[in-house]
Amino acid sequence: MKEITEYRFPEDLHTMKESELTVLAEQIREFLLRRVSRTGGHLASNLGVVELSIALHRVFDSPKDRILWDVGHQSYVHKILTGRADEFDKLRQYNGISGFPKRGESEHDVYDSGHSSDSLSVAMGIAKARDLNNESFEVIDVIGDGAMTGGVAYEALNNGASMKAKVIIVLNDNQMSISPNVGGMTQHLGRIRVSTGYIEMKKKIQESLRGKGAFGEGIFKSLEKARDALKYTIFEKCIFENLGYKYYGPVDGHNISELTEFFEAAKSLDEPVVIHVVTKKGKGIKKIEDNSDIYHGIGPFNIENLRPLKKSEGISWSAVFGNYLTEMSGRDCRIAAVTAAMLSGTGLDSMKEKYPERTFDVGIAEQHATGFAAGLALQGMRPFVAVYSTFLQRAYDEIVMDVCLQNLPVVFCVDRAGNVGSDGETHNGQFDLSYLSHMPNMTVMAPSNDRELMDMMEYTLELNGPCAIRYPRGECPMWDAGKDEYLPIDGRCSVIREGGKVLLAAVGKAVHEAVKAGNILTENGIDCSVVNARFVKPLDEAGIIRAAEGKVLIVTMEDNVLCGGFGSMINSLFAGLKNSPEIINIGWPDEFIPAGNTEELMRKYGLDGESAAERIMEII
Ligand SMILES: Cc1ncc(C[n+]2csc(CCOP(=O)(O)OP(=O)(O)O)c2C)c(N)n1
Repeated sequence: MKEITEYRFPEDLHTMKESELTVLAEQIREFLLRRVSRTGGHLASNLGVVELSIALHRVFDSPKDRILWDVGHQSYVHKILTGRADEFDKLRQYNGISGFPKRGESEHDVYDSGHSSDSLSVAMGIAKARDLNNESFEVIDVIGDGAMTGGVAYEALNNGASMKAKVIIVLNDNQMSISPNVGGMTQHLGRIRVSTGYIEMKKKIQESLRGKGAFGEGIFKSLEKARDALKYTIFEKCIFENLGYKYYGPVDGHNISELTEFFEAAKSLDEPVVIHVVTKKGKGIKKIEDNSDIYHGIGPFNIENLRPLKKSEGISWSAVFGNYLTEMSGRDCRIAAVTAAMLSGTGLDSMKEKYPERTFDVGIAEQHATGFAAGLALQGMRPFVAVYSTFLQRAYDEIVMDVCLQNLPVVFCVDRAGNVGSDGETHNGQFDLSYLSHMPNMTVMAPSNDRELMDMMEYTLELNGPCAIRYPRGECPMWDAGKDEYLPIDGRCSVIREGGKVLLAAVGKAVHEAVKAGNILTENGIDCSVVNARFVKPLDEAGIIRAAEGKVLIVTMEDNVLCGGFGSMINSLFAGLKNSPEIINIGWPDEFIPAGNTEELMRKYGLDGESAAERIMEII
C-alpha cells in the first residue's frame, strides 16, 4: 500500500478493491492520530467517519456532486480524500488548512461551516438552484445526531418536504453531541436503532440481493415491503417518513460495502431521502471511543499515552465561572444554569454534578436556551446562560425580544469572547460587545481577573435585569490580594494608574495589554494613566471623563471588533464634549480573522501591549 500522501484522491478511490479500502481506513486513522497529536484538533468525530467518508467519495463524484458537512469539524477525512493530506502539518494554523470546510481552500468544500445545524438549508438551496438551472448532480448533506437538536435543521426539513428538491441526507448517528446527546429526537433515533426485528429483516434481504446486481430501487423496494409488514408491531415509523421523506436505515457506518450499496441506491431515487447511518465516535481507539467528549476537540497530545502535551498551570475562565456558579447555587436556590450542548466547555460539570435538577443542557439550541431562560426568569428564577460568544449570535432576536424587552434577569455568561485562535473565522467571538451593547436594558461587563468575574456574577443578582459578562478562552489571571487594589463592582471603572497626558482605557482581557503598554511607555519616559472600564454598557461616563481630564490622547483597547465595540462607545461619549482629546481605537478590524495563534494574531493586528505602545510613541 502507498503512503496516505502518495495517493491521487479522490480518483484512486474509484479503482481500489474493497479489501484495499479496509486497509486504507486503518491508514487514515493512523494518519489522523499522528497529525492531530501534533497540531491539536477535532479527533473523535473524524475517527468516526472514516468509512463513511470513503464510501461517499467512492460513490459520488465530488466536486461535481456536492458533499456538505454540518458543523464541518468532521471534515478531516474528506480533506484527506480530496488531495489535502500533505497540508495537515499546518492544520488550524495561520496560512494553513482550516479545521473546517472552506470554499477558498478547495473546490471540494461546498460552504464554509462551523456553526451547527444549518447545512440542510444550504443543501436544499443548492438543490433547488440545480433544478431551476436544469443541471444534474447530487447534493449530499452529512449531519450529526447532535446537529439534529438544532432548530434550524427542522425549518429546513419542513420546507424541504414540500419543495421536493432531491437532497441525500446522511444522518450520522453516534449518540453523541460533544457530551452524550440529549432530547426527544435522540430517544426517537435510539428506538429506531433497537428495532431489531426490522434490522434482522433488512440484513436477510440485503444478503439475498447481494451478488445479484440488485442495487438501486430493488433494495429500497424490498426494504419497504418488509417494513410495512412489521410496521404495526415492532417498527416505529420515523419522524422523517411522517414529514414526507424516504427514510432508510439504520446502516452500519463502519461497513464500506453496506454504505456503498445504500448510497448507490439513494442515487437512483429522484426524491429527497434520509439515510440513517450509525457510527461510533472515536472508532478504532478504545480510549478515545470511551472518552469521546474529551477527544472531541483537543490540543497536541502524546501519541503513546494520548495525554495532553501542555499541562495548564492555571485555572480557566470557564472553570472560575462554573465553580463560582455552583457555590452561588448553594446559597440561592433561584439560580439555574442553562447550556446549549456545551456543558463541559463552559465549565458547568461541577454544577451538573451538584445541582442536576437546576442544570439544563437543552441541545445545540441557543435560541431555545435563551427563551427557556426567559421563562425561568418569569417565574422568579435567576438563570445563567453559559454560552460561547460565537454561538450566542444565533440567539440575537431572542435576547432582544424574550429577555431585554421584558427586562428579565437573565445572565449571559459569554465564554470564548474575542479571538479564539486555531478554530479561526467561524469561532472567533469578536462581535459580542457590539451586538449586546445596543440592546436597551442590557448591562454588559467584561472582567479582567477571577475576582472581577465572581463579583460581576454576584452583582447581576442586584441588578435584576438582563446582563452579559464576557470573558475569553484560556487561563484566567488571578486577582492578587497583596498587589491589586480592590474596588467593588458597582458600575464604576477602576483606575489602575494615573499620570501623564495619555489615557489607556481598556476592557476585559485588553486591560493586561494596556498595563503592558503603560509599562513600556513609562520605560520610554512617557507617563500615562490606565483605566479598566469593567462596564461597556452602561459606561462609567463620569469615571472615564474624570480619568481623561488634562489628557491629549485617549487610546481604547478591546478584544472585539472596532465597529460598535467599547472604543466606539468612548468615541460617542467624547463626541459630545468640548475640548475632547484625540482618540484612537485598538481592536479587531472589520474582517474575519483567520486561524492562528492568538498572541501572534494580536501582534499582527496591533492589539498587544507592545504594538499599542509603539503606536502611541509614534503619535506622541
Ligand atoms: C450553533 C453551534 N453551537 C454549538 C456548537 C459547538 N459544537 C461543535 S460540534 C458539536 C457537537 C455536534 O454533534 P454531532 O452533530 O452529532 O457531530 P459529532 O461530533 O457527534 O460527529 C457542538 C455542540 C456549534 N458548532 N454550533
